Amino acid sequence: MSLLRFIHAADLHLDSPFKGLKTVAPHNVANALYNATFDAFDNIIDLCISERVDALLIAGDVYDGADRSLRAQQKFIAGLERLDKAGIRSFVCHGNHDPLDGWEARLEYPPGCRRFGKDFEAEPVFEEDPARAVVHGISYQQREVTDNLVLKLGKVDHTPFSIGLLHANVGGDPNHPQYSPCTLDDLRYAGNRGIDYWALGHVHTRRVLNQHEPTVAYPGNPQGRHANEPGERGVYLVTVDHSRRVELDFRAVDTVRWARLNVDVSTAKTEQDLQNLLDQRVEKAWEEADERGVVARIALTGRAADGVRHSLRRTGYLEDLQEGVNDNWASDKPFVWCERIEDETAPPFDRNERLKGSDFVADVLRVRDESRTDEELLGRLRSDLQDLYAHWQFKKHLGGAEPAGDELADLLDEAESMAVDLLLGDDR
Ligand SMILES: [Mn+2]
Repeated sequence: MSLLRFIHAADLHLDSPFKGLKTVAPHNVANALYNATFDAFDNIIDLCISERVDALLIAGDVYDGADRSLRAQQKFIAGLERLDKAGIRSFVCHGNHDPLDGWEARLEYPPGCRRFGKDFEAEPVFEEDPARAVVHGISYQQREVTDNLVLKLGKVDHTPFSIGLLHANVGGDPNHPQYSPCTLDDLRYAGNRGIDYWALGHVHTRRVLNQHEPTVAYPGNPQGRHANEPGERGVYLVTVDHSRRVELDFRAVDTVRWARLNVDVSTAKTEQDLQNLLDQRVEKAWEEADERGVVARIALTGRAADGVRHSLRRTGYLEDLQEGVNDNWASDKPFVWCERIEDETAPPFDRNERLKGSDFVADVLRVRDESRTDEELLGRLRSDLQDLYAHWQFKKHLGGAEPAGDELADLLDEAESMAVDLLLGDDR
C-alpha cells in the first residue's frame, strides 16, 4: 500500500473561448470544442475515482478569466461534488487567470474541498491521520502577482509528506507571464527543505523540473486550446510509497487534440500524389489520437516538383485541399478537422546544374560525391561517427553500431539535403 496517491492537475481554463474557431468549424467540431475543457475535467474526476486516489490537487487557473462564467463554476463544483461523494478530497489554489479578487457567484463547495487563500495555509490530506500528508497552498489575490510567493512559506514540519500547491513561473519561462517568479533553488530550500512535492501550475507544457527531494512538476493543461498547445495533454497520477519515493505517471485526459502535421511533398510528382500523401498523414494523426477528435494544422514541406509547386500557388488551391481533407474526415466520429494548410515547400533543386557552380553549395555537393569513392575522407567520417555513437549521451538515442554501407550512404544523402536546405533557405 502507498503512503499517498493523488492526481496533480493545473490550468484547467474551464470555458476557454477557442477564439474564432467555433464560428468556422463544422457543428460537430464546434460542439466538441465548446465542451472540451469541461470534458477533460470530467475525465480527471473519472480518473480520480477509478484510480481511487486520496486527493485531487489543482494548481491554479481553474477558470479562463477572472470573470469566470457561471457555467464554469457550476461544472467545476459538480465535479468536486462527485469526488466528495466518492470520499476523495480536493485542494485548489488560484492563479493569474482566476485570482481571488475576480467575480464569483456565491455557490457552495463540497465539504471535502479546500480552497487556499492569499497566504500559505496547511491542510492535512487525511483528517483522521494529520501527520501522514499535508498540503501547503496559496492563491493569487489579484491577477498580477510579481512577488515571489515561495518566500512567504514559513518553516515546514517534515514529519508528514508535504506538498506545496502553487501557481508560479519557475526559472523565468519566457512563454508565460513572469508571475510569482522563483527559482528551482527557492523551491528546493523552501520551508527549509520541508516540501517533498511541488505541485505547480502556470506553464502549459508538462515538465518535471526536479525528480526527487523535492519532486517539482508542471502537469501542463489537461486540454490544449490552440495550435501552439499540440499533442497529448493531461495530469500526473502521483504515487508516494512509505519511504517517500515519488512515482509520476502521466495520464492523457484531453478530448480534442491539436496536431501540427508536416507533410513532406518532395516525392509527389503529381497533384494526386500530393493528395495521397496528405490523406495518409491525416489517417495517421487520426490513429495516433486514440479515439479523440483532432484539430490539425498542416504544413506542406520539402522540395516540391515544379508542377506541384505551381499548383500550390494557384489562388484557392490550398483552401480546396483543406476542404477536401475536411470532406473526408471532419464529420467522422472521432473527427479530424483541418483548420489550415500552409505551403512551406521549397523550390525544386537541380543538383547537376548546381554542381557546375563555384559557390559553397557546389562545394558541399562535391564533398558528398567525393565521399562515395575517397577512402581517406570516408575513414575520417567513420572515426567521427564512431566517437559520436560511442558518446555516453548520444548512445541511448542512437542505439546500436554506427551506420555503414547503404545506411551510411542514406545518412550522407540526408545530410546533403539538410545542408542544402539550410544554405539555400526558401528562395521565395
Ligand atoms: Mn494557465
